[in-house]
Amino acid sequence: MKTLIKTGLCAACIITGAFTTAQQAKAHEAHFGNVEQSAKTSNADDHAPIGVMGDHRHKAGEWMVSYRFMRMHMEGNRDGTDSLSPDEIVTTTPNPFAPPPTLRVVPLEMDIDMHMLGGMYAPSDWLTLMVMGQYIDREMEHLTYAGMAGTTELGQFTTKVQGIGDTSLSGLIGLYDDNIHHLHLNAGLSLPTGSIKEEDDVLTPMGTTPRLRLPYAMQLGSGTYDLLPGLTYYGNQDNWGWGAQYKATIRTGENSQDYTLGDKHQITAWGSYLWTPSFSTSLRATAETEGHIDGMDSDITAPVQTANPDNYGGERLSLSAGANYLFQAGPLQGHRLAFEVTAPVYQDLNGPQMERDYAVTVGWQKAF
Ligand SMILES: [Cu+2]
Repeated sequence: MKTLIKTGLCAACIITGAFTTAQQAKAHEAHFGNVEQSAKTSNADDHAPIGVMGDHRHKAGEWMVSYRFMRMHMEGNRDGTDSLSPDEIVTTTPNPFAPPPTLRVVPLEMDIDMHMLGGMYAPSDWLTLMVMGQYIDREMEHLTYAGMAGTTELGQFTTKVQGIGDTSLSGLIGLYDDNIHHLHLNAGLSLPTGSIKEEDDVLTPMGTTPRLRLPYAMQLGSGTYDLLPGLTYYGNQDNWGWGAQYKATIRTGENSQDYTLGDKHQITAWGSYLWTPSFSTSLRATAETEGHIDGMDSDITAPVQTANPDNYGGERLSLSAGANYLFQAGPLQGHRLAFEVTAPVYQDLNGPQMERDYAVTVGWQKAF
C-alpha cells in the first residue's frame, strides 16, 4: 500500500517536475528511531495528535520549535454525572462562607484560550530536552441572583484574566527503540510563573460591583512547583501509527496563598492512518482524573461554587479526532500543521462544577 502511494507520488513529482533529491530527503526532519535514516524520510504520522505533548524524541543535535493554540469551551454545570440548573444551584447548594446560606452566583459559560510556545533540543539520541511557555486568556460568564434567597435574577457579569501561565521544563529519556516500537520516560518540572492573585469586578447579590480576588478556576498558575512524570510508547508500521501515554501532574508543597491544586493523572491512546506521506488522520481516547483543592485562599470567599476548593476535580473520558500535515516539498518543506478536536463522553465531577463542552487545538511545528 505504502509502496503504491510512494510510486503514485513519485509519478506526480515527475509530472509536476518537482524532483525530491537525496539532499532534500536528508534535510527532512528525521526523528530518532528511524533506523534507516538515509532511506526513510519523515511522514505526517511521525508525531502524535497535536493535543499530546512530549510524544516524540529527536536525533542528536536536532532542534524543534512549536506553537499550539487551544480553545476550550465550558457550558452548564453538573454534580457527579447529573446536570444542575442555575436555579437548583442557588436554592440547594450550601455556601461554605455563609451568609448567605446558599450560593447566589452561578457560572454559565467559560472559554479558555491557551497559546503554547515550545522548544525541543536533543543533546543525544537518547535524550530530548523540552521547554514550554504559555499565555492564557480566561473568560467566565456568571448569573447573579438578587438578595439572600430565592430565584430572582439580578444580572449577568463577565470576568476576564490574561497573562503568562506556568512554564514547564522536561526531559524525554529513551528506553527502547526498534524499527517499529519506541518507548521513553517523560520527566518534567512545572515552574510557578503564572499569577495566582488575579482580580476583576464582580456583581454581588446586593447589586454592588467590588473588585475581588477571582476563584481558583480563573487563576493563571498553580503557584507550586509541580512534577510532570510520564511514560510514552508509540509505534509505526506501513500506513498505521499508534501510541499511548501516561502523564501526571504532582503538586509539591503549598503555594503562597495557602492552597494546593489537585494532582492530575491522564492516560491517552491513539491510532492514526497515513493517507499520503504528507497527510494522516487520527482518533484518540483520553481518561483523566483530578483531585480537589487542598487548603484555601482566604481572599476567595464569594457565594459562588468556584470559590469552594471541594468543587474541583473529578473524572473525565473524552474522544478526539485529528489531522497532521507535513509539507514534503516546496518552500514550506519540513513544516508541520496539525489540528485536533476533543469532546467529552463522560464527566463525573466534584460539583457543582462547570462541564467541558469541546476543545480545539491547532499547531505548527518545525525541526532544524
Ligand atoms: Cu519535536
